[in-house]
Amino acid sequence: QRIVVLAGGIGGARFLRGLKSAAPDAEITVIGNTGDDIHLFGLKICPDLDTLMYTLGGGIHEGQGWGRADETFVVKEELAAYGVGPGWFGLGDRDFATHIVRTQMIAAGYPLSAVTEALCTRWQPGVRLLPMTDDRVETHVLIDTADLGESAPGEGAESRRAVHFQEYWVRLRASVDAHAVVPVGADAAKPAPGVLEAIADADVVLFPPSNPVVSIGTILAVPGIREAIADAGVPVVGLSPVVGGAPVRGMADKVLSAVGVETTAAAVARHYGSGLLDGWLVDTVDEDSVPSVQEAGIRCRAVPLMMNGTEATAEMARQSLLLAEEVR
Ligand code: GDP
Ligand code: FO1
Ligand code: CA
Repeated sequence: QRIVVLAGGIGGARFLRGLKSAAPDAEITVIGNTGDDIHLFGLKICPDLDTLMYTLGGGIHEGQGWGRADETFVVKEELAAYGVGPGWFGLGDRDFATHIVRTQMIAAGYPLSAVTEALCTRWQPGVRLLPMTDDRVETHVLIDTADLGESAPGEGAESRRAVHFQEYWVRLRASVDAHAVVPVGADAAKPAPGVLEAIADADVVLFPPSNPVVSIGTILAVPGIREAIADAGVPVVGLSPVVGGAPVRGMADKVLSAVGVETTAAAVARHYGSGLLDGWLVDTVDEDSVPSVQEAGIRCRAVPLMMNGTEATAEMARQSLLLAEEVR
């Protein structure tokens, strides 16, 4: 069985751990979000690809969900001693090595897809990990300048400014309103080699409980990907990252508001729409929302969706594959 999964970082990575255990013989291709990528200290950092690679390869900091286990921060401290920041982005020493290898290979002319494959030679994630695109895409978030705590000369009280997604998410902790979320560069990006082919050859496409806006939404913003999924003619099944009216983890509600979507499991399903989604799993606490999702033309079931442990997560994956069989 060939399974394609569109994935962000933590939600995607944890789901994939369960999927690998539920379907050990499946050929899994992961299309990873690169809209969170950021250049710092001259290095290219790909948080979601790295979270996927470290989680599936056994190098993740389990408690945190991102970054390396047994991490130290000597390089970051030494940079700070030179007055070189930003200090708000926690890059550890072990993680730095990944970014150095990646940046060196990109400077030598390798596309990100080839670099990712090379990094995975070490980590052996047990899935084929593809970036959504080899082109540069960076998600930016439009906020009020006043909320930034600083205003540039000539900027009035009413002005707005776009900040990099990581600055919005990590430095500002998504504590201020987002007026728009823009995947800068996505409109001109091409799917990475293998992405459209994997979708066309898939038996099923899964949307893990990843962020619908800045993870899966960004992947779908790369021209050709959404169309390829719709044209593949195979079941497309998603799992809700929203449980009981709130994201299980993180601040997805802030970016959902920015695109005018309520933070409910049903609203997220309707946001993807029946043109894209055939099936949707909500958590058992959201059982009441099943009829409204089905009325929108999406087959829906309520099952436990909390990813606490591989067995619970494997059961979620099994349920998503069962739903896929029902809608096939
Ligand atoms: P990120 O890139 O690290 O933010 O990760 P993703 O985009 O892949 O996933 C983030 C989403 O995962 C958040 O919106 C969370 O609500 C969701 N999430 C995290 N843990 C769980 C869980 O145990 N169950 C469900 N249903 N969603 C989860
Ligand atoms: N998330 C944080 O909340 N704080 C950090 O300092 C931080 C550093 C970081 C470094 C490397 C990396 O791969 C991921 C990192 N993350 C950090 C997680 C990540 O940037 C975001 O949580 C996700 O991209 C949100 O979707
Ligand atoms: Ca992310």
